[in-house]
Amino acid sequence: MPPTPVADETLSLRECADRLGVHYMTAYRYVRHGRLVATKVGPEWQVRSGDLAAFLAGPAGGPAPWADRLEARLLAGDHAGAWGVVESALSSGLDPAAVYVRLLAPALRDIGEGWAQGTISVADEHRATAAAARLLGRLGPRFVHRGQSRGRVVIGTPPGERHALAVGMAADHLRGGGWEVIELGCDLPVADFVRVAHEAGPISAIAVSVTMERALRPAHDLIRALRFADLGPILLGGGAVTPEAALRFGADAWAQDGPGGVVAMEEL
Ligand code: B12
Repeated sequence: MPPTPVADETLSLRECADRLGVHYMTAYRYVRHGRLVATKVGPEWQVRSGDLAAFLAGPAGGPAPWADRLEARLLAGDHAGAWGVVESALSSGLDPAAVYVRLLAPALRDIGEGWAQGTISVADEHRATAAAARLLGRLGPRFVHRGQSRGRVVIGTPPGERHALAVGMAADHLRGGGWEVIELGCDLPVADFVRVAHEAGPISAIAVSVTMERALRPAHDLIRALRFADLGPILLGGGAVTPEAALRFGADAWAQDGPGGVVAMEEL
């Protein structure tokens, strides 16, 4: 539990963030969204300790949401703390897939937003990404599916796409759904992607992950080459993919997130 504030204290927003165990930007968002009462004094936001207590006690307050707590630990580069948040979420009943969807993905998206808006530096983003990669290393083996394999899926990205965490998360979701996954990471030349898919033997699908818009055109080229090699159905997914793009590129199925990919694979 965060320490109970002393009556009549005036806190800076940074002190509030520390007490809540969240990043400064998260506390700022609470203020902007009207959840935490604060007053602007010159360039600084000030919070009365009573208002912080009300925030903590009120329906909109309570302990900071899991994703915010995780984001704070990732931004601090606190690997042990980040795992602690994940462990608490797991022990409260969330499964690893829910941890990806409800904690890690929103935290990473918010971090990306912070980087794009200039509120955090590229070093902050890299530090957080490194901590997130450690979480995937620990959570990945927990995506287990008992029983027979439903088939084999090869997953990777087009050349130029370096968002490997997204591929790893999508691969884990598919493993959890019962598929054996050959994970090619990111940024692989088209010819190598096609060769590995060819050598993989009978496959249920080839999954192509695209996180940034500028990788959509290379994804189209990759899909053309995979089609030409006639290796199996193609599932396109990732943050930058739209149903229109999937249709235009001639993919057989489309999904924007990992659980959606599992559903799409079941339908393929
Ligand atoms: C971490 C990160 C990086 C890291 C990646 C490190 C790594 N090892 O992965 C690094 C530093 C390398 C990086 C670089 C860049 N990045 Co970056 N990055 C991010 C960040 C913060 C998180 C990415 C991530 O892991 N997301 C994982 C989850 C949360 O998101 P997701 O992509 O939706 O994935 C889920 C689903 O989509 C699904 N999924 C993914 N693939 C597939 C595939 C299939 C088949 C299926 C079914 C599902 C599926 O599974 C995931 C889990 O559910 C994002 C922010 C964001 N919004 O994601 C920016 C972001 C993706 N990056 C962005 C940009 C612009 C860049 C750079 C161009 C920056 C630059 N100027 O250099 C470079 C490009 C590098 C390159 N050539 O690829 C932009 C892209 C904007 C756009 N829409 O095009 C984002 C959105 C940031 C932003 N808000 O502007 N980045």
